[in-house]
Amino acid sequence: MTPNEMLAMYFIAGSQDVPENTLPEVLEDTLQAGITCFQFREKKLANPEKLAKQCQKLCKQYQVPFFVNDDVALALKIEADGIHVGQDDMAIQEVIATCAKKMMIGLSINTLEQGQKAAHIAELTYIGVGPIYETTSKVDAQPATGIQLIQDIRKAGIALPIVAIGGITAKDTTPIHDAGAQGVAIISAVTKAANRAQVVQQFSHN
Ligand code: TZP
Ligand code: MG
Repeated sequence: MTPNEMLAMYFIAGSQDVPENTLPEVLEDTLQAGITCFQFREKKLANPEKLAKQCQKLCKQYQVPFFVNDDVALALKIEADGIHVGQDDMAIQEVIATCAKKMMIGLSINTLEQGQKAAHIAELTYIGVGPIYETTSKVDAQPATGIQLIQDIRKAGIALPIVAIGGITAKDTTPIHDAGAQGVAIISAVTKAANRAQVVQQFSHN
């Protein structure tokens, strides 16, 4: 799977996003429906390793890359396929020092300047750009950027694979792709859906 293919329908979740003890079943629904990447973003459990491994095992069964959000030690310990960090997490150079060559690395971007800095980091697999729209899934979310930021990043000649994130629903995928992103990263549009599989398929068919 190329990075571009991997970013097409990137599902993110942790136990805070779903009813108690349901993350594995929610994840399996989305794997069956065709997600192309999963990020384990756990904000509630004090010791997330067991749940992380359960999710990782499911992703392996479906041959979908398994990323860990923020927790570099966990990602290394369980040999995740990738680590995703934000601007306020472990410094990206430190993440690279410990994780590069072992796994893929994704970095969140909220400004063109951050994108320009990221463009000089050869070890990055992709950048996550957003929040594109308002989101209620991240407590410390930065201001929404709109799709303008994706366009600005492309206009600046930055060629890194982009996954757009934040408040995205199925109707947004066409403008987001047209702006220059390879894919969309989704929490609530999937976790809050009455029919998760159907929503995942809507994203994939756009
Ligand atoms: N980073 C930027 S926005 C966001 C994260 C983790 C939350 C995305 O969730 P949703 O529910 O798809 O807006
Ligand atoms: Mg973070």
